[in-house]
Amino acid sequence: MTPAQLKPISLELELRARDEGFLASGISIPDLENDANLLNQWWKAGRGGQMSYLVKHGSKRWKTDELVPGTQRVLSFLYPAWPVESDSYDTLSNPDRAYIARYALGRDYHRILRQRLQRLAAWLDASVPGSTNRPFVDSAPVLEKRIAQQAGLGWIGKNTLLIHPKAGSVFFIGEIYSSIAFEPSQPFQGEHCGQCSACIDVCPTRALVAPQQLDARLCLSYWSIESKDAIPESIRPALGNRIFGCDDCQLVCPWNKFAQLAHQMEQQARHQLSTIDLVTLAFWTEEDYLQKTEGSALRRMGFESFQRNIAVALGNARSSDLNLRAVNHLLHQGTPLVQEHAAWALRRLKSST
Ligand code: B12
Ligand code: SF4
Ligand code: SF4
Repeated sequence: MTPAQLKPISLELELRARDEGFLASGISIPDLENDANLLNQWWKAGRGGQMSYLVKHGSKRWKTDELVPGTQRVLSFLYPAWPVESDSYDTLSNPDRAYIARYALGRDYHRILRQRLQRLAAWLDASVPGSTNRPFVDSAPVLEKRIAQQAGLGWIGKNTLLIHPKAGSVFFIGEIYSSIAFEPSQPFQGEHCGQCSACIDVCPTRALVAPQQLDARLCLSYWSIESKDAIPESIRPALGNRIFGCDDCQLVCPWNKFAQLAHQMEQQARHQLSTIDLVTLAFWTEEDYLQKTEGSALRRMGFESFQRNIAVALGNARSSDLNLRAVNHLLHQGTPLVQEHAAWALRRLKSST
């Protein structure tokens, strides 16, 4: 098809994306060689911790047509991630409550985005017969933030996240790898963090070791979501009451004054998870956990990590009878990994009485 024939298709795609709830979309011919070098340096320096899935795809990560043969363009889409009522600071400042990253309070975003992107991809398949259009959401082989920047959707902030000038950073990114040679968008020019360093300053563990550089081995999100191991004792106090992820470097970002929140019912907090207390969660059985996290991103951490994180958060909570009972429960009911974290928590609570 000629560029003139493709133009109305890309315009209609944009409208359809809006109807699906996406905040913004853009088209790129990714040029990722420089990012490949940065990624490899980062990995070699050990900053990726144990996330070997980030490098196991080799050059598929920066050569888009190796990942999906025939790819000519990547279409990037932003989808709102935070529920309307998120009570972030109230919950973070109450050590007896559990803080769950705001994006994970509702239904798992992977499913929400994939369904929507699949509908858009199917429409493209039908609009340009013979084309291939493959959706990705949070997929390891895709350098999502840089690709989105090159599609004109924002800059990579000092907190390493993509920031859109009218939507902040509290969104998910998804893509369609397409064989259709649409006209690309203008890459986003410049960076608008300026003199601000609020994210670097607020990070409880100084995981943002320099602008745009994160050491995952220090990041609370890494320890609470990704790692299945024992959490180092040096990290445990900094976790505070965070039991899944960390939002601090987004909460302080001035660009999130423009955050566009998720209004869909499926993304609102389930089971009062935005304000739930640690003791309630500590007494959840595995059956409760499986039932209450069905279809939620929390399910992906597994019950053992869930209990491990609650044990740590209880160790950072007030030394009340209820909290002590909850820690003792984990000490007797958990796996050896959970028991070790519960024993640590018990020592902390006892030493603070
Ligand atoms: C692995 C991963 C993590 C890891 C590592 C994070 C990281 N910054 O790398 C952990 C578990 C810590 C993590 C945490 C979070 N994540 Co995450 N994560 C990813 C994932 C799967 C890959 C990211 C990656 O490639 N990292 C590797 C390193 C090398 O990349 P990088 O730090 O981004 O480095 C780039 C630049 O910073 C720069 N750079 C690197 N080094 C240097 C050096 C110099 C000198 C310079 C100038 C530049 C530079 O170039 C690099 C390559 O482009 C992406 C999805 C995807 N497939 O892209 C989601 C993703 C980045 N995560 C996301 C989210 C929401 C989060 C959390 C907010 C979740 C939470 N609330 O807990 C936190 C935020 C922590 C943070 N500040 O990054 C969203 C971000 C949306 C956005 N607005 O950008 C993504 C895009 C998922 C999605 N599809 O929506 N995440
Ligand atoms: S997610 Fe939390 S721990 Fe990780 S870099 Fe941001 S503020 Fe630091
Ligand atoms: S908090 Fe400040 S420095 Fe950090 S990403 Fe936002 S604007 Fe940039």
